[in-house]
Amino acid sequence: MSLQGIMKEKNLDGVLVTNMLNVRYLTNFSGTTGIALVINDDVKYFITDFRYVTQGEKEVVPMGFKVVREDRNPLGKVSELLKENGVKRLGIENDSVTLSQFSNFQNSFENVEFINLDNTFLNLRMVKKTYEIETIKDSIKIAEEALNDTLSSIKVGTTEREVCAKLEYEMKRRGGDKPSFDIIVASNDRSALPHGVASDKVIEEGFLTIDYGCFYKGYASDITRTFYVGKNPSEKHIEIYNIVKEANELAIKAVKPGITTRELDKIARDYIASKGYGDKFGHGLGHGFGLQIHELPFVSYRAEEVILKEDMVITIEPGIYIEGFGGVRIEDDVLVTKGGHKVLTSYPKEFKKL
Ligand SMILES: [Mn+2]
Repeated sequence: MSLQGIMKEKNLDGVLVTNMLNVRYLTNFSGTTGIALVINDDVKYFITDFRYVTQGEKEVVPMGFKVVREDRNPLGKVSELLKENGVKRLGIENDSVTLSQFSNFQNSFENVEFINLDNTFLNLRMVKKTYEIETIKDSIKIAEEALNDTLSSIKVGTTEREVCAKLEYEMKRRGGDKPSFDIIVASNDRSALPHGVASDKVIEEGFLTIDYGCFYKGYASDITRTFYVGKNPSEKHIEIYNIVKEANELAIKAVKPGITTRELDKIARDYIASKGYGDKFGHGLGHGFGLQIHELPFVSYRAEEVILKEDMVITIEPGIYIEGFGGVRIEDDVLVTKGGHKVLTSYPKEFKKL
């Protein structure tokens, strides 16, 4: 459903958007200060101060927003626009508006009833537009090329932090704005930590899990690969690796419109359990991402069940984590297409020794 559809359903005369991710989603504004006010498809305002007028004109006008400059009292300007457009029922982002912002709204706007939008924007953002999908693809390309150029510098003796720094440098050099989260570089026994953010640890022989991505033009990528550093992997290393890889591939094969997030999670989980490692896979199978690294839908037995639809983008990231030994996670980014799916990540996932 569109924002207009939701406005109709909730009988709203306007929607006030102050969460900058939602502002960006609606207006394409990439700066840090601005408020969007939507009255209907034809009347949409973007209120900002003098610093962002030029940028605003360039970014938001093509999206149908009118730039309104207000340097001192943006909420006062919003109040004028609400009156001018006869807004009585105003949708607000109750998930992100703070108590002090809300009390400012109450003090600034007269005769306005505030209506909670709840998950409206998260639900809208779940199904990606064409330009969002294209930007995510670019973000993934940057991340994958960066990993490629980082691998040669990884060997026994390198620190996790050095790998992290190199990877970040290679992403930024290619146009990535910043990592999409704190880069995980977890070696040997630390690879058993699902969220082992890069530390000072010197890399020893064993598994090395790298979970990373970047923001590019506002959109995230999210990739995990596990390598083996050294020459002599044990049978158990190879066994665990191949179970995770198979779970990843089985789940990806099943991605299509109509399947639910829990059904998908179960495919990977049942397979890992059938191999005897069910209790070593403690997190959900994946998640949506876009303007944030974790968005709806959550592909997990624990989260609210969502039926997959065309143009959703999710990760598939099963793992096995064995304390004191090490862990493996393999994560791909997958687009739900009309006929099934397209895997957006292309980094090889054969067992690889570094
Ligand atoms: Mn992820």
